[in-house]
Amino acid sequence: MYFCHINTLNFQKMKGKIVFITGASSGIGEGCARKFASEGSDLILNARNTAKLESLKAEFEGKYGSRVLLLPFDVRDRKAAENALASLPEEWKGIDVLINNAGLVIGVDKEFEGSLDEWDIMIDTNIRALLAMTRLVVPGMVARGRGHIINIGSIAGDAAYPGGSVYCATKAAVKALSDGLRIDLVDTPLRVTNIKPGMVETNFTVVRYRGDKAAADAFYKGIRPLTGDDIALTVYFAASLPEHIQLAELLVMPTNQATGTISYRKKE
Ligand code: 8X3
Repeated sequence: MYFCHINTLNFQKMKGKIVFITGASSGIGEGCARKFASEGSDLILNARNTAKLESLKAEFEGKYGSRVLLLPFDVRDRKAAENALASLPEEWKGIDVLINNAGLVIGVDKEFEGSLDEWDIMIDTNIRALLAMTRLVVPGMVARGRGHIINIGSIAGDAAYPGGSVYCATKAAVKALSDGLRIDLVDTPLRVTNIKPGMVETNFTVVRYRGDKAAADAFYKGIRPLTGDDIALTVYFAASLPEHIQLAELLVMPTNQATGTISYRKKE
């Protein structure tokens, strides 16, 4: 009976929808790009790594016959973001889904010892750039009366953990910005989702350890972490839910993770 009811839900087809992904060249962003491409969406892909974006475009065009537009710019550069959005050809302006994915963590330092410059990079990317993209894209969605903003938050935004102070603060900000935007859009058909991944194995952790691959590998030892593709499934689920369902927030962890600080690692 329960399953029958679920089956009657009218999931939206993402084919032909315009999906804009920031930080699309790796990790969760790349996973989202591949998932939406495989479902027939039209993709606007942003990242700084133009060569990687071009190889994804070629892959998706070849495999899925996708329509892909590349918008390589640094999301922290507000002028570049404005120019890139203004340069969109008319047929690409009607963005249906904005995935604010670009984000990073550098270092595992204590709050009284770390580098202010590195923290600026995190704050500029994870908060200010997400806000700038929202400010650039959402007015058009409001005018068209349709759209979905999916922010990639983190379990780190729920509670601070050792060595994560500033990163956790940026992801708490993503939660507040998602909640605030949902409030501001409550009288519209637009939806806002905050996806909060736990442990995901991507290049993200290598950057956290400032390029130390061995330290990043040790972080995942004894536990099966999620992948960018796993998180992409949940992003796609949120986007394709029937229009009257707004998945406000989703915390997604590996089975052997319980909180930001508690996980079970098999001894090897
Ligand atoms: C990254 C997830 O567990 O490293 O946002 O905080 S975690």
